[in-house]
Amino acid sequence: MSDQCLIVVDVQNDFCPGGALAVPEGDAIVPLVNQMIRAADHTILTQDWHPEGHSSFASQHPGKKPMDLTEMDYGPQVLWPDHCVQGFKGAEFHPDLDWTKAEMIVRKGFRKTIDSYSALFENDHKTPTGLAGYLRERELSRLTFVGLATDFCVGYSALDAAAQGFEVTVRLDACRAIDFDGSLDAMLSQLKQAGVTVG
Ligand code: VGL
Ligand code: ZN
Repeated sequence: MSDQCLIVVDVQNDFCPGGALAVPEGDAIVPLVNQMIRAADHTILTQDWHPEGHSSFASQHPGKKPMDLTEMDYGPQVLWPDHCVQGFKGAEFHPDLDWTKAEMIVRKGFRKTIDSYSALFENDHKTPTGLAGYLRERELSRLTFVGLATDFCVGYSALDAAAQGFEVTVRLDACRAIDFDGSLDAMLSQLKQAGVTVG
């Protein structure tokens, strides 16, 4: 059995051009991601999946606007436009994403009071999504991350996976970034420091 797994992070309508939290060129990665899914031994998808009125939405914080910072119980949190609301079109995978082969879909961000960038732990860095246990039980120890966005959900997922002892690669050609206020450069240096292969 292969121990390699491709993890496709948040390739959803709201993170693509025309979506509520569009990542520049977010849709441009879809053909390459599809090719990687076809070639992969195992594929897992993640799906940002917020209830209406989620606490990470600027709309829930009077006087705040999208991309402002606020302080949550668990620390600083960027406030986002309403996005990836459960059951809405924006939360669906990009229509061209070839997800048929995926063995598992991890949903995250469904607790109203905690955001979740990482596919392994929510933003309090304590609440697990269950993915680390799933990967260990299936003996999938070598992980390649692709998707949206490099500097948030892909990056934090890769950092947590490395901290959990997985061998981690991020394929930048199959990712795109929000790149807000230096966030991409900051994430790339954290990834390198954490021993993640960034290629
Ligand atoms: C993401 C911000 C808010 C991401 C998700 O997928 O990178 N970013 N929710
Ligand atoms: Zn989100």
